[in-house]
Amino acid sequence: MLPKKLLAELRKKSHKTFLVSAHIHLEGDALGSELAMAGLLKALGKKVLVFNEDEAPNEYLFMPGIESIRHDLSRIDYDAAILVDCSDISRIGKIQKVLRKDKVLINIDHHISNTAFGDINWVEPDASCACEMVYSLFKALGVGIKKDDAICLYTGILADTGSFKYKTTTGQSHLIAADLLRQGIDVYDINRRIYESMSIATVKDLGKIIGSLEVTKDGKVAWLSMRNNLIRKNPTLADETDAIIHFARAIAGVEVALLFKETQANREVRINLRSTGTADVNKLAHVFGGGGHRMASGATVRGIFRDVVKKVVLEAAKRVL
Ligand SMILES: [Mn+2]
Repeated sequence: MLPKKLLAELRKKSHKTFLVSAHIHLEGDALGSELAMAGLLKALGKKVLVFNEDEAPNEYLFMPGIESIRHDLSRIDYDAAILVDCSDISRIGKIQKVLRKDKVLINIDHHISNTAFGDINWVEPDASCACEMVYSLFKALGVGIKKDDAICLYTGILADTGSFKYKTTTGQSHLIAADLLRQGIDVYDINRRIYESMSIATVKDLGKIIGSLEVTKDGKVAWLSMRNNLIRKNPTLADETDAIIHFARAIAGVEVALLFKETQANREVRINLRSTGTADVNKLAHVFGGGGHRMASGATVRGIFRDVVKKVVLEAAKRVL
């Protein structure tokens, strides 16, 4: 339920400047919800500063407002901060340095693993994406959705529902999308930009990663490996999580699909976890200090690549018996 306190906080006259941020490893829902949030606040007459630790992946550069995102860590004055799509405050990475303890912190999120870190917390684990929640805020505050806001919100819904395919997709997701289409957005153009603008090198590298496929004897856990030598040559690969992990989850009989990314030479492995139905990959990610949703989660583990893969696959296999 949308807390009334939150609406009052957003309307407050004394809140002139808002800081808005979302999680590191930017993707469609993080960007969509923070940029739409900025649009909403501006419509309410507020000044908005959007901060992210990371640069946005190339395929999202078409999103309206993305050029205004700041990445510096200088001390700034603001009245209230809003974090969207973050299960924990640590998810904004270095932007934590820009946050001020004496200012109100608002947490708007849909991760079941959310730690309620804000002064005001609005967490809806049943929402398909943070963008759905920001959409409800527009409606609750009676603010009209402009075409630019609609592009951002639609992008977030696409990202987190796997283009309306995942279990998270609800009638509500479709109703919201229908309403956003009324603003004249070009859904084909958005799809082309996000999913069909890969470089030749990336597609060839995808082939190598798909070639790394391994599966447990019972066929229930499938995993793919993206080694550091590939990422170093082509850093955009690390952003192609969904396109890659799709091939592991698409195998008949697979219950848990994993993608291991050796993101740093200093032996750090980023893991993306996906369930095809019964397995709870939020709990699985938790074992390794990560989290997210029941069907999709992530974790970052320090250790030697092979060891990390072995440990995580073993734990996953135990959970699909
Ligand atoms: Mn999300």
